[in-house]
Amino acid sequence: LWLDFKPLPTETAANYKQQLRALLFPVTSQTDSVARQELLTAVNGLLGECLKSVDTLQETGTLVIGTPATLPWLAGEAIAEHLRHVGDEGYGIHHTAIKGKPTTVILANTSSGILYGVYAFLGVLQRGEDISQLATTTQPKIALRLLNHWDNLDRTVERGYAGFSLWDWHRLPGYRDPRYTDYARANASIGINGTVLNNVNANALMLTAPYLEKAATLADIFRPYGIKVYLSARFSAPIELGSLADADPLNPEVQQWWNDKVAEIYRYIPDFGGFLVKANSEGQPGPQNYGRSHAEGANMLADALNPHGGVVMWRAFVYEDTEPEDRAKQAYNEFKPLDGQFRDNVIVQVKNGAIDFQPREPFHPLFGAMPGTPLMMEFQITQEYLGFATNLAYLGTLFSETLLADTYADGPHSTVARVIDGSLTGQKLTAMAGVANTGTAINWTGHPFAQANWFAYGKMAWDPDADAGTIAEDWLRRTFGNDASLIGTLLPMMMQSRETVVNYMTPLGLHHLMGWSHHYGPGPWIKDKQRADWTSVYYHQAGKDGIGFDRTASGSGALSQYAPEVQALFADPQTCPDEYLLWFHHLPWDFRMKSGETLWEALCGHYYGGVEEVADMQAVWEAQRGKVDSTVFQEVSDLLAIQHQEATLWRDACVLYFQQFSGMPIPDGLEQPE
Ligand code: GCW
Repeated sequence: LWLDFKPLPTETAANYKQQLRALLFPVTSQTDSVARQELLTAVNGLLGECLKSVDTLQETGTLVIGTPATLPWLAGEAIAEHLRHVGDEGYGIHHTAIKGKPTTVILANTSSGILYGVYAFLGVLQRGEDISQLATTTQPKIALRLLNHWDNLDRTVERGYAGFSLWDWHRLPGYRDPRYTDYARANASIGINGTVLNNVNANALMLTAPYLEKAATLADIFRPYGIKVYLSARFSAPIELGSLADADPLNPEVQQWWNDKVAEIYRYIPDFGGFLVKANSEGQPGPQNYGRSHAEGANMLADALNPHGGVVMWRAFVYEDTEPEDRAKQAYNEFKPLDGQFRDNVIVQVKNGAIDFQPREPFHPLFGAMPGTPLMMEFQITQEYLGFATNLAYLGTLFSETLLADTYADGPHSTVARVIDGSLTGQKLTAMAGVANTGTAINWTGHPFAQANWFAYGKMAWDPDADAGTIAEDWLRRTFGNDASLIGTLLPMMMQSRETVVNYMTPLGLHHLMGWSHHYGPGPWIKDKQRADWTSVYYHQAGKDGIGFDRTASGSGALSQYAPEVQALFADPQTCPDEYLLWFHHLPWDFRMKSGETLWEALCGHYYGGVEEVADMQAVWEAQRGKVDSTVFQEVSDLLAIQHQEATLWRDACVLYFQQFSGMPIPDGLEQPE
């Protein structure tokens, strides 16, 4: 991963050695101890030399690391001022003179802050940056920064493309796979502080003593890295595990069962984070089975967790057994009326878009629509709909596109980021979740570039306003080194890569054209399933008269779930951004685009352009031959070749399929597919 601390070029290393002569880092906690160990190992790798440890500040070039508790004398220094701005998890890294000696100082209020500061400092060294000017003060904008593992107890991973689950349940709790520690290191290094171990399509067994004991071992391993364990709870567990007749949240017996269960969990895991719940969605049990609302279900669990400090993350991805008039409207319809009814320790977990992790979706209309309820973001890091771990798609751009979208909930600049960081509505409980792309694959994520998505997710959970390009460059430098031409070519490739996938899969606001159920490869022809919204034809609505899903007032009316300013932007096909055109509108094939082309020409342009762009990526990568590790080079090369074949398949399948309806020729200069 990005923690492979390879030696820096000799000159850079020599420079750093001048400035880093000794380490003053008092250790008083397990977290301090792992931070110190991480620092020493990394510096040894990067500079080829051990840092000498000292007990007092004696010489110029000492790296000083600590908190007010471990370095009480720091309180008298001007630099301690920064502690006022770093909260519980933030840190400051400053180059400054202390007692007249030029010194680098990493300071924080807590050991977790120190750990994050150490990782940040190592990033500075990896990028070869000047440390004599360091002046960083930062703290996370989001309190709970989690991975969600859709990992089953048999170690299969729902929508996982990087091997099997990391959790070796069979050999836990006895065998502590060193990979658990590396997992914690990787996450801590990007600021992640929580992990939900099991699939939201939850097996109640997870809550039984044998599994709690196993989970407790993982929690013990993760704790020094500032990572808390959470579990997905199956709503019907009182029936399955407790032999109760129902799981009605208003039934006192059910409430008692959960109170006892939660108390038991805290005996195993004293700092247990709480529950994630998928209820009344895709066949999962939930409060609606008993005529109760999502709020009543969530509040029951919240009351059980509250005395112990735990939270409930209640998912708004509700996708019911009955066919909706427009699937995009369902979450808003069910949750908006419940605004203000949830307990303080409940946070509603909303996917970035209203359908399902498509290559592109407009932001979810719930963001900004529930000012009386904490809402958290759920992104999908694993590429369920973006070509699995075969296709190269840097998702930093997707994440920030959603985060920076303006909801206009409270006038302009009411971005999604401000909804979830609590600054818009004053919410205290803030969180972000990313559906993990990790597994037993030797490189953790399947595609070597998919590591960047894990990395970017962590960085954006820390700062949802962070710049996707800066993050991509950071990852590239820490992964491949600082070769200017390598960075200069791979960075634009990464930044374009997700748009490329959109181009050859679902351009112009099209969505859910993927193969049925597995979601890999094209399937625009899919129809005749049990339900309309399990077909592709439902989403693209292509016919002789045109293509696209009308979500305006003349269609499903889903657009009315957004603020008036957003509605105004999207309602008119003349002003609606091309990216969302067919998401909101059904338009004739000869509709005039802003570019002057017909809709059909533009559609073909995206499909053909997408394939060309993959060919460009192949050329860019080929130019790195000899500059990156040969195994990684070959793997990415081979995967890009597969991606090119698949992009071509997507293009040909979609263009030929839609051409049946448009009846129009392939535009000049492009070849008619066979
Ligand atoms: O993205 C869809 C997936 C399901 C998943 C569901 C959800 C865990 O296709 O596999 O189930 O969403 O988010 O609950």
